[in-house]
Amino acid sequence: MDFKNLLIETAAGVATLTVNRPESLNALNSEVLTELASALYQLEYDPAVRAVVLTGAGEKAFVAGADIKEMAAMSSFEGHQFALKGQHVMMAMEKMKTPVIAVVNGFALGGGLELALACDFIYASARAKLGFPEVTLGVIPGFGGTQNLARLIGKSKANELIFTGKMITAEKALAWGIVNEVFPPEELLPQAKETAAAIAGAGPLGVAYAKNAIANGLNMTKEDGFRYEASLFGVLFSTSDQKEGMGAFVEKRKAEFKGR
Ligand code: CO8
Repeated sequence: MDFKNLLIETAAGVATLTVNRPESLNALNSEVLTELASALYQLEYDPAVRAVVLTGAGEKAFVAGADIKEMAAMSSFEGHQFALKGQHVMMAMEKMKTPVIAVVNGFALGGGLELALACDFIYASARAKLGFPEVTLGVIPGFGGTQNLARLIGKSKANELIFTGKMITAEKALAWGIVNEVFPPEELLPQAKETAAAIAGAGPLGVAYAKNAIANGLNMTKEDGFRYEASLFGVLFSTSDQKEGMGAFVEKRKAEFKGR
């Protein structure tokens, strides 16, 4: 499928998905959200794709937020619909079985930071700036940011970032636990692709079940989470990936996983 605002390139099990509106710092308008929903669906069910890296086109921005020019004239009803549409994309990303690494190569603001937070983890460029400027525009984060950030870094730090609207550096985001690693700009994408390649080389069902166990377990009591983990562990013993993975170890060869 061809997209007007997205680029997709797949090599050796890793898809690179790029939001491509650099003239607007890759801001998310309705059309981009529709395309992202379709692209994620397409990537999730493409057997050639085992990991995704998500980034923004150009030197300046990952995604500088939802499109303020489109939102400026919205009615309350339209604002609600737009928030729901964005949340649909964020939830699709969180629920998809294929892991997504956010490659924050510049500004990740508002809806852009929400998009990054919906990914499985974030790598950032040393030049990146992250923040939630929504209160300076008279609104609040509406694509899940109030929920995801507070769950990730705790209430106090989330409060400070969201109430002030101030941007923080990649280093501070690292110290606060928002991003996993910070790289010099030129190393960012290659490093993310290397990590994605490690994921793509592992058993895809194992990776998908691990994502499922972690995400769902966080909403359970620890005891229910343990029980859930054990049941998923058991199910994996009915797959050819488990036979192949353990068989290859015993036979001292590289496993060839089929995702079945
Ligand atoms: N929306 C639309 N256009 C944008 C956006 C945006 N979020 N960000 C940048 N652009 C455009 C600029 O308007 C400019 O276009 P033009 O050349 O036509 O004037 C172009 O991108 C380049 O930007 P700048 O000239 O401003 O570049 P600077 O280097 O001077 O500044 C900044 C970069 C600091 C990133 C600046 O562009 C900026 O502050 N952008 C807005 C950031 C922001 O406030 N983002 C949050 C938006 S609100 C949001 O995301 C809410 C999400 C939840 C929605 C809930 C549903 C209702």
